[in-house]
Amino acid sequence: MRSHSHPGAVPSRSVLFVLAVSCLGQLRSASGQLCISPVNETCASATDIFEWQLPLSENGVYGCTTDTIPNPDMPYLDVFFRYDCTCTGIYTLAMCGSTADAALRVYVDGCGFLVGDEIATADDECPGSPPSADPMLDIVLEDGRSYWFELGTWRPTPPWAPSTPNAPLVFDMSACQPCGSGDANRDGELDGRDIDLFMATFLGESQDPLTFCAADMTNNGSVEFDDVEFFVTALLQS
Ligand SMILES: [Ca+2]
Ligand SMILES: [Ca+2]
Ligand SMILES: [Ca+2]
Ligand SMILES: [Ca+2]
Repeated sequence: MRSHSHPGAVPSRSVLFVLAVSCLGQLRSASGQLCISPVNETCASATDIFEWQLPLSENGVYGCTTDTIPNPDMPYLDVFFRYDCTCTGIYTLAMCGSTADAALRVYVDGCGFLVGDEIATADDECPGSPPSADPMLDIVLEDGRSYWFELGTWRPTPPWAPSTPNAPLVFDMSACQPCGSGDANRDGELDGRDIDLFMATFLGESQDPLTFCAADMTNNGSVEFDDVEFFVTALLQS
């Protein structure tokens, strides 16, 4: 006799699927230790950053999964932060002091390659790299746009990835340095040494976004004659 399926006696396929998916967040590492997904394991659960929290210095841990598919190379074991930008300016992002060989990607208008655009990547820029091999970058972010920061490791396995799960990482984000400082060479001073770079930007010879941000004295998204006037005035007062 052919038996009838009996609802309730056996977990349905969908229940098994949900159970399987819920277990994916907890994977055992090569060392056999359990990896526990941090709250910001995926794009969808990215930790929000607000301007009032800056400068931010966050001590976190690496994730258990790599969540930006298709991802050509890195970061692996990623975790995510999201910043809905409220100040157009230059920001410094850094993972100096993180375990193993950290790597960083920045997306705008969506998280990951499928829904967002990658606008920057960093790998080994921290002082002391190598061997510390951790990323740091300066980037211009724009008011009104949403950015996602993907933090992870350069490769999925040791020595580039930690040998134990949930190893510590560091994420530092500077306060917004608003555009219009006039400090075109970004040495912290507005003086005669900024003139060449300022003029190169004004004349369209330099496309560097960091220099452009510094030279846009009126913070209106273009470098024009008004900006020259403000720059010269600021220079004379310096
Ligand atoms: Ca992840
Ligand atoms: Ca690195
Ligand atoms: Ca300067
Ligand atoms: Ca301007």
